[in-house]
Amino acid sequence: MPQFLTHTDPDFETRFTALLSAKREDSVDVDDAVAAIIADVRQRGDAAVIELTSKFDRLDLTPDTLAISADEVDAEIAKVSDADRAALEMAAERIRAYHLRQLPKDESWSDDTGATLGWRWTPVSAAGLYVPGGLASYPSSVLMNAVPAKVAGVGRLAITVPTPDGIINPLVLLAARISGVDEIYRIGGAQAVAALAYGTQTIPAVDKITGPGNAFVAAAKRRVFGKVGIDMIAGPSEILVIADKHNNPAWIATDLLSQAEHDESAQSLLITDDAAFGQAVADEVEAQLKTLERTAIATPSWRDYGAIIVVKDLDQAAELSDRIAPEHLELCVEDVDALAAKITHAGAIFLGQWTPEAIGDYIGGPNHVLPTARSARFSSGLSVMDFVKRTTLAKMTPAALRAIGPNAVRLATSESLQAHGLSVQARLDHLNEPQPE
Ligand code: HSO
Ligand code: ZN
Repeated sequence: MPQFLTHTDPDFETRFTALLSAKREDSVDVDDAVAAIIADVRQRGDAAVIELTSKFDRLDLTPDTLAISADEVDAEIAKVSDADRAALEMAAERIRAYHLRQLPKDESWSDDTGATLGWRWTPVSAAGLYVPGGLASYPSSVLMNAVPAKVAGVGRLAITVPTPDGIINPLVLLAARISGVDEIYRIGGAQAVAALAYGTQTIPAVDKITGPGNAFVAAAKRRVFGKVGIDMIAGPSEILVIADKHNNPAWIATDLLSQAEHDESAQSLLITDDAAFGQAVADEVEAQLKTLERTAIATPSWRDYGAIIVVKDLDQAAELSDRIAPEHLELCVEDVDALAAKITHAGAIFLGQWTPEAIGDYIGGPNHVLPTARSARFSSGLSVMDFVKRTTLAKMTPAALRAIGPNAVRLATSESLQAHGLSVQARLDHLNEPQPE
């Protein structure tokens, strides 16, 4: 059974804090192994990648077969049903439309000295997207990473996806095709991250790596950060539902299970102002776990990390929610907009009983790569902004330099940086020379 906390419990604060700090990630230390793999790929390139793929994925490749050819992609995606294709296309279209609105604008203005100032945005030239293999090989995640990259204008987009024993998920390939991915490599693990970051004889290096992965992939992304940009290190999924008694307990129970089924370490929480409703949801979860296909994953998640929290009112619900800073926040209350206005820290908010979180995972439009482990306090989900960078612009006129230059000289002197000061002073001196008649 999950925890049941009530605001009147004498130990409420202690138990709530414990819930917040529950260590859910298993910290297997793979860092040394990953460092060795990266060094090997840097030194031997393709040969190292091929050897490691044979060892870990039982797949023998050559430099010519590292990439999945366009013909092979065609053959694989021909296996996808029309209905599945149409669903992926609708998702891609909606995600594209949403992310198009995120494109940032260039700025340029003249200030009162006559200086022109501003900035402009340009895309990353090449990005690499890591797609996990096996059970967590989600076509939806391909769309969520690749579409924003393409919307941002990334020139070259490469995917790596491990295919253990050669098994490929045709839907992953179709999602890649729909979103305009340029290259797909059948490699995974730390070796794939290293190949993307440093390049090999056949895999050109990229500038930014995004996408989820296991402990090896996470450790590799941490290690190559600096050589390339990375998105974030995502932890296990989380959902917080705030619901009042005017809800169907069965719906809320399924919403909680929708994230619990991702991972034994996922966390599903319900905050309600009605204890009887909370109990009804708890009973429903137990009942649904009996028939859920992924009960072996969802049961430990719900048992070990799930909780039902009874609060005195929705103001307290909002306060606790901000302390949790959940990845996904579902608000199922009568005045949903009023409650949403009180929330500051959440990766994504789903408003009202007609918006199950799963809509956001697939097809609503917003991104499903979101900050976990309370990092919504200081960071945001994946967006177009992850694939662009800003260059600042400044243009002085003689009058502008006269107006602000002397104080630059003063500041340079105070930092004992003589050449800095002289580079400004030389121009000021020139401007102060008597001009020929
Ligand atoms: N909820 C997951 C994303 C996902 N769900 C992929 C289904 N497929 C992480 O936020
Ligand atoms: Zn999900």
